[in-house]
Amino acid sequence: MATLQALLFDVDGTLADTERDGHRPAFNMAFEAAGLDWIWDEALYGELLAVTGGKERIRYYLEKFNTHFNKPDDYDNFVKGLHESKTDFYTLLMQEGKIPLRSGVERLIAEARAEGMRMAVVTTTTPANVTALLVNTLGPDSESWFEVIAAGDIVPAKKPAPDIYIWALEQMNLTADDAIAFEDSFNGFKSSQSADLKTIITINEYTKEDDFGGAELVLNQMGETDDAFIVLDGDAQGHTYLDLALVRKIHAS
Ligand code: XBP
Ligand code: MG
Repeated sequence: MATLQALLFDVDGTLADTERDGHRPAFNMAFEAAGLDWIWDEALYGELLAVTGGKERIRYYLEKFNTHFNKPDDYDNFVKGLHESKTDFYTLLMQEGKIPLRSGVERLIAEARAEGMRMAVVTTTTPANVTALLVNTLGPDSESWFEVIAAGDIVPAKKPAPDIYIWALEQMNLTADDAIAFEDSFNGFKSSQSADLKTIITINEYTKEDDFGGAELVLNQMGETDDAFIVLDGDAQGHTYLDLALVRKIHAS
């Protein structure tokens, strides 16, 4: 196995719990602003997460859960406009700083930076959303810590397709053996796994029942010295939180 050279981070659900308290309310605000009476509650949103990508999710909702809605003639632009409005609301919510990074994320990123480990963001969310989260949690220059920000419509086939991981690896001139992925969901894991990447999973409320068979390690969180992780699958080799030493061991195993 090659030496570990890069950490590839998913964003939504992995770096922060953005889905329930960020994306979901932002969709609802956009619907209200457009005069639509659609409300995506927490349970419905859990079902809608089967589809990645906000524009794709709106279409899925209308195809499967709100089939009586009369689609306007210019349906593509209608969806695009609604989604742009949702992005505006989402970035405003991030500016309010109410969504913290998950346990251990900031520490692991700081450790990786200190050791000169290369890092990238690999996500289906819109680039503006990545900026908003990073700037409002890790600070104004934090985007520059990530060599590549692979996001949104950069590749047409979003997760679970491997395309976004393959694109990021190509940009970094790395092969899958050189890197490791961090994911939180079935669709994200399918994407990284199909790109032949070893993957560490940190589950959340929406993804705790997902099938992560084949992942290297499944944890409830990355954790801290005083906030240990729970190992749900795999061998944490005596560690109690996810640091770079454990990431390297997992990559080499
Ligand atoms: C994230 C997504 C995104 C967000 C919404 O998945 O599926 O669609 O929910 O973002 P992952 P946009 O964590 O696997 O990258 O509305 O900007 O698409
Ligand atoms: Mg995710």
